[in-house]
Amino acid sequence: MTQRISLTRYLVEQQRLEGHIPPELRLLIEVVARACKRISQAVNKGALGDVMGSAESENVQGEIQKKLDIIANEVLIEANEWGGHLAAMASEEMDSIYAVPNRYPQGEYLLMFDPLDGSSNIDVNVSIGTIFSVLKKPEGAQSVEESDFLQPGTSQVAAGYCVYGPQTTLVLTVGDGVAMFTLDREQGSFVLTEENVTIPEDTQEFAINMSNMRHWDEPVKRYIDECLQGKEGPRGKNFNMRWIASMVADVHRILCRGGVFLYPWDKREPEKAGKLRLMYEANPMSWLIEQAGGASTNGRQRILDLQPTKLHERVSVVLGSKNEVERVTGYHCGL
Ligand code: AHM
Ligand code: MG
Repeated sequence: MTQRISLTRYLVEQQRLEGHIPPELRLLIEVVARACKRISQAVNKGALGDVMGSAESENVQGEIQKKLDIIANEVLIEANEWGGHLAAMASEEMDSIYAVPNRYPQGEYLLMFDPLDGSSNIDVNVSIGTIFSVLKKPEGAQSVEESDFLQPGTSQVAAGYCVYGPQTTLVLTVGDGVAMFTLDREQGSFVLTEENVTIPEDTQEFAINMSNMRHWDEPVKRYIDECLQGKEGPRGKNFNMRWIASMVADVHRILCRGGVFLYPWDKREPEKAGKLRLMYEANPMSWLIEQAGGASTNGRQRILDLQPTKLHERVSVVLGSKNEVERVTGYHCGL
């Protein structure tokens, strides 16, 4: 029988054999994974668990919150606040940072999350997920401030997501490639099911919300138009399209079989750089994609190099198979 490697064992080996992560970070990731198991249970109950529908409240970005958005946010906070590994947390669903209360020991890490990404899919039983990113608190500071979180994506020490789909899968990087763990519901543990995930450099599949086409900028229009011309057009090959409207599910597909994902700036809200959030969505996903051999830009620059200026900053996103991301980026840069 092939030996099953649990998330716990994988992390212990990362700590012990590879020396990639200190014990506090290992424990922190385990706690996040435990919270994801609880969220997975709540998601699974659906209409049987009184978790469906709107909570009739708005988050800081003016978006209507679903009951499950709030439940997932609370689960992540409760699970993580007392362990002693964190100084503070920040969430897409909270206006400002959540410092660990004084009654608990303070750690040196900062945790950011989108508790339930793909909210519009909750009530229609389509894959959704939790995205997370871990930073180290800058050294020397006694208290913790919002400015401590404003570090570029290159400073992340761990990042990942958990997708709640036909299977619950946790996908993780600590800077040593990308590993996938499938939740074994009978054992209650995440089991390693894929290591050294690699995204093919070329693809014939793109993901974009086509209903926004009339609002796009020229370089995005040009790229998609060339894909749509297929074999007869300048690309000389046919393209397929997928759009799940859950970034976690779209990114998961790209990690599994390649593809390119675009959520570009558009003219609907020209003052915003994009729809997706830099700290909770774009940075962790960009690191995972790069760790799997793909690329990620905002159309012009590498996302991981961007210096955030505020917690809920938005960004334009182009990520996935390297050659396609380079092409889209080239079109923006006039190449
Ligand atoms: P959310 O965090 O409020 O769920 O919003 C982010 C989601 C992404 O998962 C997805 O890629 C995108 O919004 C879909 O947007 P749209 O409905 O405009 O296609
Ligand atoms: Mg989201």
